[in-house]
Amino acid sequence: TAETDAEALRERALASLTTARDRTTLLTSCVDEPDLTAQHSPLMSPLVWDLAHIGNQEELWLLRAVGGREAMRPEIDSLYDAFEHPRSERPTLPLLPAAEARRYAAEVRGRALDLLQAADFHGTRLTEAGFAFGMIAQHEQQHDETMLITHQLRKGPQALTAPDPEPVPFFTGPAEVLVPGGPFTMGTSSEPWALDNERPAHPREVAPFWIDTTPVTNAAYQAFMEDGGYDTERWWSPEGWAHIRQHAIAAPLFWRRDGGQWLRRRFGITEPVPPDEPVLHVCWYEADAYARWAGRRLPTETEWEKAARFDPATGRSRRYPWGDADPAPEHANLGQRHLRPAPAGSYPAGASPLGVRQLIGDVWEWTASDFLPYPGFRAFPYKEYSEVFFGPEHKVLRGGSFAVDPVACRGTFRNWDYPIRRQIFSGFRTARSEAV
Ligand code: AVJ
Ligand code: FE
Repeated sequence: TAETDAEALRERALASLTTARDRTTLLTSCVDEPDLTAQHSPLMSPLVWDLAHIGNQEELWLLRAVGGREAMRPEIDSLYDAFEHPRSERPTLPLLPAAEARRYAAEVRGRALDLLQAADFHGTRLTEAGFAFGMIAQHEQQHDETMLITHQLRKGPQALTAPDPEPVPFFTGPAEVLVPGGPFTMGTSSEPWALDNERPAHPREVAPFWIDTTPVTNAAYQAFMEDGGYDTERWWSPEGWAHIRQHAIAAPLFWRRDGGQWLRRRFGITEPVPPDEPVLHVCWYEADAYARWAGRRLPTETEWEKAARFDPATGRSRRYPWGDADPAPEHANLGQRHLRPAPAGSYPAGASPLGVRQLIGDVWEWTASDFLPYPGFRAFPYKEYSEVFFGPEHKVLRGGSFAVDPVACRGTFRNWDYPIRRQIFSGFRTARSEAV
């Protein structure tokens, strides 16, 4: 009935907001006050900025836009407007101290949950199916991933711990899978909490192509390095070559050579690079060069989504590679349950119908594509989420990383960044066109 549907939505919104706040609390309580207000990298905000920004976005969209309330603290809006101050400047702003930021976010949350109890999920586009609550849960989780990146960039001893993923036997299945050509439906018009850039559903024609069964591993990437990959101009785009030369880049970020082996720093510990794990912290230029060295290319965004969603038995697009069920731990490495990707070949229960593994979770996957609107795109509810970022300067990443919560991850979900970025939890897989 309509009533049980509304109750289910209320439950889902409450659970998503609560999971996000638990994660935010963990990420902002495991270090001390100087660490929360310090800038660990010019690429990132101080953690206290993220904390109050999370509360401020929730106040803007849930309390003011949905609830029609007055601003609680109008004088702080501009401090936490991501467009007014670039990240590098945020430490110089008169930010709320940690305790005050926590109190503000908690007060907003209390009022938002009161609104949720009385919410009508058919009022406006913003409240339809609880969209605004889902959007705010996703926003907080996106900043939880951002804060985890800040933790990775932070110097000093380990502050966060999590169990490792289950070890799996070395993956011996086929290295690549053929995805048939023909039409498929990209994007969504029916997923209630999908963000504006995932919409609308529309047909795409795709030529047949092969795609890697798993993300590219550290071992495979090291073969590229040992073959002189970083010293061989012909594997690189002109921009990529200029960039790695100028910045003396010769390995993934956080890697360090120690005698005969490669070590990496991961959340405050140093460890040997695990050969069977998907490569992490590479930029788009590195992914692109590796693919060319391997005689392959990056998949387009359309190819990636077809590999992840197309069901050859019915011709329909699924919500996830494994079907329409929400992500569960057996499907994918999501939600910061682990603080690293799982070995290639993990999560057979999360494979696509054609057998492609680990499309969701583990590492964000660079695609060949620029971040552009779908035909029929409409900015909603604000232009600064997606629209202002459309264009050739951003490349699309797909699938989510171990740091992404299930609420902010779908077969249709689109992330984007500059092609030089590698502090993000980024890896890739490769593809090739089917010879015709
Ligand atoms: C979608 C991850 C690129 O972090 O810049 C957070 C998400 N937008 N607050 C970002 C976002 C507004 C966004 N990305
Ligand atoms: Fe934000």
